[in-house]
Amino acid sequence: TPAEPEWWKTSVVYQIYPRSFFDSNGDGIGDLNGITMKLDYLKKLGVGVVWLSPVYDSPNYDNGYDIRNYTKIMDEFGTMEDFDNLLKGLHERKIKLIMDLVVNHTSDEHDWFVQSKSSKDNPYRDFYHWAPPKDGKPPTQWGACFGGSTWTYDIITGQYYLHTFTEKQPDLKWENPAVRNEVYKLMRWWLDKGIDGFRMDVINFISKAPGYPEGARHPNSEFTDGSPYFINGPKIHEYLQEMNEKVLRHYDIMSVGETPDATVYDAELFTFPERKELNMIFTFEHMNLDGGKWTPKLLELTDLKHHFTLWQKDLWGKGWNSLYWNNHDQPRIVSRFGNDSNYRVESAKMLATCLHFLCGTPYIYQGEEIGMTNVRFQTLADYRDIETINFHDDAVKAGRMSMEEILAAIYAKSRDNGRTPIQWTAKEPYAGFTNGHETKVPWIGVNDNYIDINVEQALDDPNSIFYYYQKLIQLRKQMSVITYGKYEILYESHTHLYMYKRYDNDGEVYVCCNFSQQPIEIDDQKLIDILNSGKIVISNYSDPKYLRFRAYEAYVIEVKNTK
Ligand code: TEU
Ligand code: CA
Repeated sequence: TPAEPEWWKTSVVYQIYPRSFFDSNGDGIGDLNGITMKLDYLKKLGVGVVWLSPVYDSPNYDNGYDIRNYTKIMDEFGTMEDFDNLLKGLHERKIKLIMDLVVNHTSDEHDWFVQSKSSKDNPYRDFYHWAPPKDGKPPTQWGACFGGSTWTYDIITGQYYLHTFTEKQPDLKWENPAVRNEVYKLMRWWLDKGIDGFRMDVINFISKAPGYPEGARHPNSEFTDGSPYFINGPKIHEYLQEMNEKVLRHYDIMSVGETPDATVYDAELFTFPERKELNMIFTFEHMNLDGGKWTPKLLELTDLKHHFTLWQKDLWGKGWNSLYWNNHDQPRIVSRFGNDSNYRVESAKMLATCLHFLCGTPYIYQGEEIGMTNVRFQTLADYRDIETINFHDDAVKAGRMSMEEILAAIYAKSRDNGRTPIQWTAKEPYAGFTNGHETKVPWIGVNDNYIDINVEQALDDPNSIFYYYQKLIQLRKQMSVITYGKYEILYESHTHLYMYKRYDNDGEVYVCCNFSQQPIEIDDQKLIDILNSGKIVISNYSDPKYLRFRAYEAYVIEVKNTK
C-alpha cells in the first residue's frame, strides 16, 4: 500500500448517460438539473467519481458523440450555469467528475468542419482527412463502424472526407499539430473549470496510417477491413505522450481511454506510469466473447476467466485495469451473462461480486445498481440508436437474415438496451423518469418491467441489489487488499464456477461465484477448511455452505494470516 494512494485507484466510478437519467423539466429528455436533483442518491450509493457521457452542443445524430461546440452545453440538457451547479453539488459531496472527451471526430456541423469543407485552401482544410477519388471511387473500400463506407464525397471541393463512424462524424486529422493544440486547449478549458479528468472516446483511433492503405476484404461485404490502419495507428503513443506532457500531468486528474481492439500488450503501453500516457483503458475483449456485434452466441465462462486472468496478472503492480460489465454501448449484463427471468437478483449480485473484487477501478453504469434488464421493443420504430437502425437497414438490404433473426440480434445486442430511462418509481407515469407536471413521452420507451424494478423498491428493500452494490463500494474503502492485492485463479478450467483469490501479507480473500443456475458441489476438503477458518465478507444468499453452490451463488471469504 503506497503512502499516498492515487484516488483513481481507490474509487468506484458511476457512469451517467444524461439523456436517460432524470428529466427535471418534463420535456421527456434527461438533463443536468435532473442529475443535480439525484445527487443524494449517488452519495448514498457511495461512488467516488461520476463519468458524464457527452453534454456538449450536438445535433445528436449519435446522442452527443457528435460534438458541434466543445465549450457549450447542449440546449436540451441545460446551460453552463446548470453545469457549474452540478459540479459544485458533486464536489460538496466529495464526488469527483470526469467528462467524456470525444476528439477522434467532431460533428459535421462543428465550425471547423463547416470551414474545412468550404474550400481546399481554407485554413481549416487540414483539420480533417480529405482525399481525392481513386478511379472515380473512394480512396479505399474501408467499412465504417456503424455501416457504410468510411468515406463520403463532398461535392463542393470534389474530394472525400474520412469518418470511421457515421458520415455526420468526420475524423479530425491528428497529424496536424494545429488540431492537437486546439484539443489541448479545450481540455485545459474544462480542467480549469475544476473537473477531475476525462474518459476519452475511441482514443486509439486518432492516429491513421499514412497513405490510407487498402484493407483486407470482409467476407460477404462490399467493404474492406481498414481497422489495422485506423486503430492503434503508428503515432498513437506519441500523441498521448504529448497530450500528457501538455495537459494531463499538470492537473490532479484521472484519465481512462476507450480503446476497442486493444490487447493487454497495448494496455501496457497505454498505462505503464513511466510511459506517461493514460491511467487506464477500457478493454473490449470480454465484451466480444458472446459473439460478434450482431451474431450473438453463448458465453463460455472459461473464455471470460481466461481474459480476466490475463489482464489481472499482466498489469499487476505496473499498469492499471478498468473493470466494467456495462456502459451506454452494451446490453444489460444481467440479461447477458446473468439470468434476468428466474434469478435476476441473485445473478446481478453474483456478477457484481465477481467484478468488484478484481484489481482495477470498477465502473457502474446507471441502472446496473438496481439490476435493470434488456428491453424488447415491438417495432423498429421504437429504436433510437443509429447503429441499430443502420444494422437493420443494411441487413434487410443484404437479405441474408430473416426479420426474426434481425430482431433477435437487436434484442440481444442493441445499444438501446442500456439506454432506456432509469426506472425511479413504480407508480408514476414513465417510471417517474420525468419531474414535469405536464409530462411528454420520453425520448425512448421505458422498459415495462419498471413496476417491479425501480429505485424506490430497491431503497425500501434491505436485500436489494442497490444495497449490495453499496456494500461492495464500502468494502473497497475498508479492505486495501481489493485495491492492491495479488490475483490468483482457482479451478481454472471449471466451466461454471469462477473462483479466485486476492492476497497480500495480511491474508487472503477468496471470491467464489457460480455463473450458472445449476447447483454445483466441489469436493475439496482442504479448501473448505481454509474457507471455514475465515469470515464472510459478502454473500448473495444467507448461510452459504462452502463449495456447495446454489444457482448463481456468490460469496467472499477473508482469511487473515495468524502469524
Ligand atoms: O464507442 C466506440 C465503439 O467502439 C463503439 O463503436 C462500440 O463498439 C459500439 O457502440 C458497440 O455497439 C464510442 C462511444 O462509446 C459510442 O457511444 C459512440 O457511438 C462512438 O464511440 C463514436 O463516438
Ligand atoms: Ca428535460
